[in-house]
Amino acid sequence: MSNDISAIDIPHELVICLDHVGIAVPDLDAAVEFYRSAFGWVNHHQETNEEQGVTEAMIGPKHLKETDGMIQLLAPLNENSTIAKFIDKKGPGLQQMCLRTSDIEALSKHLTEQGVRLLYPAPKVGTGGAKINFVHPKDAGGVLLELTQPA
Ligand code: MC0
Repeated sequence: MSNDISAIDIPHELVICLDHVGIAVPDLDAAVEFYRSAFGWVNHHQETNEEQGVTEAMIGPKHLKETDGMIQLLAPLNENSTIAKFIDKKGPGLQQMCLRTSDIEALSKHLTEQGVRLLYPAPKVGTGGAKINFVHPKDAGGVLLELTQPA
């Protein structure tokens, strides 16, 4: 099998790193405490995102480097939240994986041209004012794949 990908127009420089993996949790404080007591990881950022129906905590090592992947703990705000539905159907656990991009518009165009379905026609607001979108899990090997361009 050939490894020659030069013929394919892949925007390598657009996708910077694994930003985070998201875990659906029923109790945010209990989950934060688990990562603190088990691994010494700390809560670097917490916010509520009404549109996404979540309260989230971004967990990582105390001395975080810019491209370190983090763990995003996601607790449902109410029973209509996608996280509440996920926990009802599958139980708590890995809900998403997120890639960081320098240009979500360019990456979205690239993906759409490849026939990959994005959930939103235009980016919405995510963690810390980032621009976010999601690839449908059916188009990403069964993984809900978030794309984020930090503010
Ligand atoms: C559903 N499916 C999943 C999945 N959720 N597969 C992998 N990972 C997931 N998280 C699969 C189901 O098993 C099903 O497959 C099919 O997708 C359709 O599922 P459904 O249950 O009928 O559909 P819904 O109503 O649950 O919607 C799924 C969808 C939704 C991905 C569209 O969860 C969504 O809109 N997610 C994006 C927003 C989000 O997740 N927000 C919370 C994080 P079968 O084979 O049974 O047909 S907010 C966030 O992350 C922000 C704050 C940030 O980081 O900045």
